[in-house]
Amino acid sequence: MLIDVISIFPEYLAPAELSLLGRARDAGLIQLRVHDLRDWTEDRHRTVDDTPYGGGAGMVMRPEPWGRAIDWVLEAAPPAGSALSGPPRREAQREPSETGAVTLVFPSASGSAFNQAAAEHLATAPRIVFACGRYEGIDARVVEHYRARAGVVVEEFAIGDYVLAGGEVAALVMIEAVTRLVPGVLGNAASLAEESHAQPGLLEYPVYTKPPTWRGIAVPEVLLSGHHARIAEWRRDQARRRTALMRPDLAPNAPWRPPSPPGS
Ligand code: JCZ
Repeated sequence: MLIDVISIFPEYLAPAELSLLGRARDAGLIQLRVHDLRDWTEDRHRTVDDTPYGGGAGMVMRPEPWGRAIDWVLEAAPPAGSALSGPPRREAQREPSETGAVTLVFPSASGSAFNQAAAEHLATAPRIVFACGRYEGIDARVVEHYRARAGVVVEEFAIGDYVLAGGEVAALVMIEAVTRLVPGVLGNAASLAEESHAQPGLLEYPVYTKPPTWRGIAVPEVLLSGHHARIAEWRRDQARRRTALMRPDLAPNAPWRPPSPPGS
């Protein structure tokens, strides 16, 4: 998977280079490239913003640097040795995830909910480009333009119902949620398998390790019993109680659906 991020604060993405993702990158499973939007400005002051048409507070990101930056990134050859740089295969032989389409993600407080189903969908994409805005956001014509571009699938995602100062932290969150689902990235494949069996819309059951008693609090007896059926039943019950208590809103939820391909 090749991930490009475009931002006026490329240093914001430094944590993505760490830990889990850093190792996946070294192993060649994930390639991350971070770009400074100002490299695609053409004026002395490297201007990326201007006042909003129609008036109002704050500044809006001008479309021209975004258009040049995104075009450049879309056309940039995949790095040598990448699965994306192999010889072209006949259309009929290709999986939907390798049709060459690029997923262009605009983090936005007004986007659709980025949830685990969305992360699982994005994890099948061979190429993702994150366009991280700042100020009051990016001129709306940029999204409109790329929605009409062949070979580009545009997504606008919000990571939660709160307003961030820009798209960088949201991109970081999405990168972490997506890359841990890429086969081979997570050290423990078993925990992913377990997770995929977990009921969507059910919170996790509480977990314990040694010692059996800590500060006077004992590990629930059933977990020490070795009785696998009773343990499974206890965990199911705990997950249900926890969900009702912490997330009563998680009633059977409409799953997020991937967009239908252009022309269908
Ligand atoms: C650009 N402000 C991009 C995303 N979930 C969420 N909250 N806020 C955002 C977000 C805010 C932004 C920009 C300027 C995303």
